[in-house]
Amino acid sequence: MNTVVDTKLIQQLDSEHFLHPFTDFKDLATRGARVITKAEDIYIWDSDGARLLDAMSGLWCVNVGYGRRELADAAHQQMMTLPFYNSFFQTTNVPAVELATKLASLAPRAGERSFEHVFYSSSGSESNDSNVRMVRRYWDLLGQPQRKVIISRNNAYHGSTMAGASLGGMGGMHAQGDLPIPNITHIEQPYYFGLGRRGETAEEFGLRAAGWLEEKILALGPEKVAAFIAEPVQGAGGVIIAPETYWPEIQRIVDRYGILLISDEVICAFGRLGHWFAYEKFGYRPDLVTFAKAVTSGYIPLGGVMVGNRVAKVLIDQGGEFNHGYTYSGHPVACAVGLANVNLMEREQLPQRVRTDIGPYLASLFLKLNEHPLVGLAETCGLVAGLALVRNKHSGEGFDPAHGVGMVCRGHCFRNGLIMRAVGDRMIIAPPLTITHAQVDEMMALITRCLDLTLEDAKRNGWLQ
Ligand code: PXG
Repeated sequence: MNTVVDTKLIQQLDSEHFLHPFTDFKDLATRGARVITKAEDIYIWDSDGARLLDAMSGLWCVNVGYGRRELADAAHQQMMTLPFYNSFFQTTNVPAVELATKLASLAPRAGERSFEHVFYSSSGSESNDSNVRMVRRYWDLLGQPQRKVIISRNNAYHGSTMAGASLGGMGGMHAQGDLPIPNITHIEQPYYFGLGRRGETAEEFGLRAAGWLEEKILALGPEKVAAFIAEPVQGAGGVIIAPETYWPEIQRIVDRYGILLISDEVICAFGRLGHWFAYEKFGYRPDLVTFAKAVTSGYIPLGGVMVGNRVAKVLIDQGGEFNHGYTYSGHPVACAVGLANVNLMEREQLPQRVRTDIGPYLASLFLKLNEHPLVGLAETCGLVAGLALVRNKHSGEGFDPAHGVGMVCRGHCFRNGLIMRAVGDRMIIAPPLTITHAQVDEMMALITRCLDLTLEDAKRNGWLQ
């Protein structure tokens, strides 16, 4: 395929007609968007011919890497057979059924906490809207309509629709659009490096952070609380990995008050943390699991909710008609690609590879960054990793946010052929699960070089302590 483009023309048309998500439109128009023209394996190319190692898997989704022919073939074949049909009016289609069956078979069995049903959407945001609808319907059907409140966490990301953004804990999003919507509230995140007290161990902090959930439940009145929603590892919030003591305590608390647990695995499922579903890694037992992104490795939009037996049974046996769904719930092409993707991941044993091979290899190198003068704490979990840039390594004190050190580092990454994301002053990666050992070495060399360049800038500008 011809990937030669007139960069200036595309940039001009882009600024004239395309409003990008989460973007300062006027600012982008002055610089011109980077035009990405092609991708292969773990690399992307821009219209100037520059090659970049994509350590973010697109946007946390291209788990099998770029250019996988069998996903394109699955889409092509399905488009020629049945490109679309709805599943509203007592009809179904083969790929949607096959993928739901496959996903149910991948989720571990645990009685009431088993997953045998899938509700489809086209994105993570829509899936979380579906969660809100299902959770409230569940409690209504059980005769407890006062159970409305969903508790989430500060700095969580659960999407950009009205409900998704409300569930999320991003102040900037709440400030635009009068959010959160009613009956959604937040507790503090389990971010040990940022919120741990001096002298407090990570384990102690994990218990204290989980305790904020119990405090909130008691403050609201347990009879008013419907569910707790959380990401296994907070992704967009900057790869926040809770201490080991956190999840068992959360499980104890939701069980004690009978509250539903929603695991938002839009980033963490499909091998990212070394398991098909991330709750397996931490050993908790959710009632609902949100998925999207890597279910198709991002090749085509698809999302959904794994609905556990506890909720499914009530919706099915007592619910009558559920007045909720999307045109593209169970889209045959998206589901065909999803099925091909999951089969490919299974054949290449990607979750296992992350757990036993490439995840530990990444950790062995990434954790060495803890010796770098700019790094406060570097951590990994499966194939996500994050580090905090700090001005004083010993006290852990951060930079003045006005310096935008994370963005300075990200700029160096772009110029040196690496996509690494900055979330404030946290630098984060989530490379494709297919990344080779040699490519991890290549990525780590780039990361180290960009940290060194950022350190030089910080010194030159007098930002260090
Ligand atoms: N839940 C989680 C945990 C997510 O990470 C969504 C829901 C929403 O999914 P959709 O498909 O509606 O976008 C997400 C999405 C970032 C970034 O900057 C992360 C996401 C989306 C956009 C940007 O890291 N995650």
